Amino acid sequence: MNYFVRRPWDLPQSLITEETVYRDKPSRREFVKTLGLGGIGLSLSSLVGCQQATLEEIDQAGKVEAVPSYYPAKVNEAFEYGRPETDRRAAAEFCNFYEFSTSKEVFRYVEPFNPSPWEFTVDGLCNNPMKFDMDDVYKTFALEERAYRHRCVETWAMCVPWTGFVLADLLKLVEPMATAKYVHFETFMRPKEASQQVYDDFPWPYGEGLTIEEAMNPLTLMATGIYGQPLPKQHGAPIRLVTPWKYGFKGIKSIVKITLTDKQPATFWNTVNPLEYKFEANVEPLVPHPRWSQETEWMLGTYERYPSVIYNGYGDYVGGLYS
Ligand SMILES: Nc1nc2c(c(=O)[nH]1)N[C@H]1C(S)=C(S)[C@@H](COP(=O)(O)O)O[C@H]1N2
Ligand SMILES: [Mo]
Repeated sequence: MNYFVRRPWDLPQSLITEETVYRDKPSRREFVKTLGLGGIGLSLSSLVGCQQATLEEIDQAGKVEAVPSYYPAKVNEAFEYGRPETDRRAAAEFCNFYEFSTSKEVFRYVEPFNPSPWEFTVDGLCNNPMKFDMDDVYKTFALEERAYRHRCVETWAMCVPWTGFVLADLLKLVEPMATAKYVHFETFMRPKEASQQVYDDFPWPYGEGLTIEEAMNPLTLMATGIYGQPLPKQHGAPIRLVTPWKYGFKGIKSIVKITLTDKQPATFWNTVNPLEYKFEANVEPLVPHPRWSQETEWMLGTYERYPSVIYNGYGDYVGGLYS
């Protein structure tokens, strides 16, 4: 199947992933996406046709059941952004979650999504396959808060506090077999709640994968919260992956299935466009995306630009995996 075929009413791929240029007009925020051919500009907000939402509207749209006793979790002081933290609102109103929309204003489309109750399975090449609901998660794992940088392959970046636990703690419980070389993750398939899943122009359900060594790395988090609260819907409620040394698309949202396997799994973006989105997808500023440079990044909220850093600055943790 050729996933390059776009429905005519979709934003063209070049508008979604082309480097974003921002015109700073606080009263009328407008993202201008530059087309690859000769700089013809189109405003994303005018295509979506929406007014700017209030913070209350954004919070209401992404709202999930509260689990107050677990939040905020104890901060793990070992992690620092080295940059200012991203404004909570800036992160909540600019998301990637293609199940709901190819625009960034995902919060406008998540109302039908009901992430509670929630269950996910962990199985495949392991001796003790398990099933978890979110109660099990909260009772089994000690949550902590970590300040992580996030770098999207599209060159936007953010610094956000995730609440979660290390994936290694979960994998140890299922007792991986020696033959398990990869971990495969899958998002839900709910076309009644996620409007874009009705169309088969993308390889639903969204899938991602890590090598078993990457999955066991102490940086790799299963996140259940952000900014000291349970994940709002648009950030991937109720549980998602966070791998801060890789491009953001590896951080699969709203996970329902984790499978240990001996083969490199097919993944969403690698299936859509294998030349542009690699399985490994480590942040590597000197390896340009075929359509743009990866040498710099810009921060959500402030539009400040920084040089991008190999492994997003987490080389002390993960450099050894690739040497
Ligand atoms: N299921 C699913 N997970 C996903 C995506 C998606 O479209 N669907 N987008 C990815 C991309 S490209 C990025 S950059 C991050 C964005 O996370 P955020 O929107 O919470 O900032 O989620 C990733 N996880
Ligand atoms: Mo991304």
